[in-house]
Amino acid sequence: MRRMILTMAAFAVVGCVRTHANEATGAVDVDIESPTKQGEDWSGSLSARGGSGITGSFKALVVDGKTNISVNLANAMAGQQLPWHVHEGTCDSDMGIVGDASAYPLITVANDGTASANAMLGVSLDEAKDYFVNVHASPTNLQTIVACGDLDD
Ligand SMILES: [Cu+2]
Repeated sequence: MRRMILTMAAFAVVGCVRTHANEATGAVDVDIESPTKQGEDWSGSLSARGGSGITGSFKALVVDGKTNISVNLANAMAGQQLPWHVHEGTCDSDMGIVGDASAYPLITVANDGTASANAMLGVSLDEAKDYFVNVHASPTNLQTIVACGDLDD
């Protein structure tokens, strides 16, 4: 379910051109806002793939043209290092990673099999598109998906 927070702020910035000065350099950036509502969040649950047993959940919040996404896992193997991303599409139809793959830190699984990670993506999520989160088996085995879940908006 999509919650709208900061609705007034969203109307104020959607579709407008904003300028702001970089305090360090004095340079002025011009950002053309995408028509993405601000302060909205997405969430979803991760279910196991390939018998991994891994479950979890995630939340994404879009603010100022950036997406803050956090993921929590359970029932993973202690010490595992798991790559993860937001992808466009659905778990059944992968249309590619959202943002820069390097923006997603590896998930390191704790001794109790839980893990969490957070990424700040330099792009917004577009409410007109579908997204999902997947967790890959290892940095050298991205092909194997161990958990996946669609973002509910
Ligand atoms: Cu991925």
